[in-house]
Amino acid sequence: MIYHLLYPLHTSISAFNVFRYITFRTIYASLTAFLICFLVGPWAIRKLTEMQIGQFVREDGPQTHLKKAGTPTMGGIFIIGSVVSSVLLWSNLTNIYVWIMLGVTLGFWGIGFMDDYLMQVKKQSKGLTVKGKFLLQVLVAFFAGLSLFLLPEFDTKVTIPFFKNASPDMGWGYIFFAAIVIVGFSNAVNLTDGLDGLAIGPAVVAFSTYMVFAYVSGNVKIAQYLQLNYVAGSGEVSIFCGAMVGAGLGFLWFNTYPAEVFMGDVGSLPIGAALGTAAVITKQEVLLVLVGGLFVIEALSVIFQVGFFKMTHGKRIFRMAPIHHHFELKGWPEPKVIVRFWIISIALALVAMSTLKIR
Ligand code: 57M
Repeated sequence: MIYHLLYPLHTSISAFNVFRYITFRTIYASLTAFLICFLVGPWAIRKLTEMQIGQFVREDGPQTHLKKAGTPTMGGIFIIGSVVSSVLLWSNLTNIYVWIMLGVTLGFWGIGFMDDYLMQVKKQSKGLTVKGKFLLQVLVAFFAGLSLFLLPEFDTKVTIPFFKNASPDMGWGYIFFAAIVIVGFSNAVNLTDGLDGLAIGPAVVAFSTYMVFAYVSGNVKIAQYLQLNYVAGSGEVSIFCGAMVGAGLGFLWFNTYPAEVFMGDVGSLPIGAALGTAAVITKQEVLLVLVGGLFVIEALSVIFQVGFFKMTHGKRIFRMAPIHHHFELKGWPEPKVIVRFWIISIALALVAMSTLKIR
């Protein structure tokens, strides 16, 4: 809205020209989301505590988690609230990609909200059924994939990192591919969200990376120079990613060890889904395996653990899955697991960035 209100005045006030620039708006979207999250946080945490939206902690998990019982959850309400407010303020709202990002984020926010609401407010022990939750996720993701597919200018070729000439065209199969990326990442972030700051830290790293990719793929000259797929209009996604970075840091302020609040499904599901959508829009879909590598490792640890457990009738690869519990049970203090996992996510993001040059 700031863009729509102030930029047109640049003809009389030349300083307002600055609102045209994606870089400027990304920085301010980031700062705005950070400030909203940071300022609203204490009030929101108080409200969640008053409403007794406190985390139930499973007794079969690491014993160190028992003391976390009662920590307010559903912090995703104010994370996503800050992102959406900031994006509405700083983006060009005539850009379709902004609305697809917002649609997916709010759709998954709604699914997470229903799940948390049933568990935390209605005190139903399980929330939505696994099947119900999954179907709703697929539905929202499918609509996002379909909306992209129907855009005349949207390319259905998939970019393979490190190989500039390999980009298979998936045609209408791209709709399903996009849906898999979005749903897969939503669940991967959800699985990762089991230690203080463990999900939001790597999410900030991943959104920072896509902030750069969105900017370069939306700029015809830079995209040509780097031989990337040019996606007209995708630069605005950079503003969305910037807002996620800001809100993520604002939330981390309260979620860092020892956490004052957890994000809940209302945070983890939309954050992962938005990350998947950003990867799809910027045509860096496969690269997400590296950019969000930590989430992939966490999800794979669960897949292998459950598969092995079933095949061997009760044997395990890890002491407990997801893999962060394995290290906790080995005796690593929680902050050590968290910071080491952050380090891995930063290293993976740097390798991903190197694909801008190595191809
Ligand atoms: C959610 N949620 C946390 C919090 C957060 C298939 C199976 C592997 C699924 C998996 C699972 O349910 N994962 C999804 C993980 C929970 O956090 C809440 O959930 C929200 C995210 N959805 O925002 O509201 C607990 O995580 C801790 N936490 C923090 N700090 C944070 O900032 O410490 C969360 C955020 C919180 C808190 O303790 O209560 C969770 O772990 O429940 N299931 C599991 O992860 C379980 N693993 C398991 O059963 N593994 C088995 C295999 C065979 C499936 C095995 O390896 O033997 C573990 N989780 C728990 N106890 N809590 C094990 C048992």
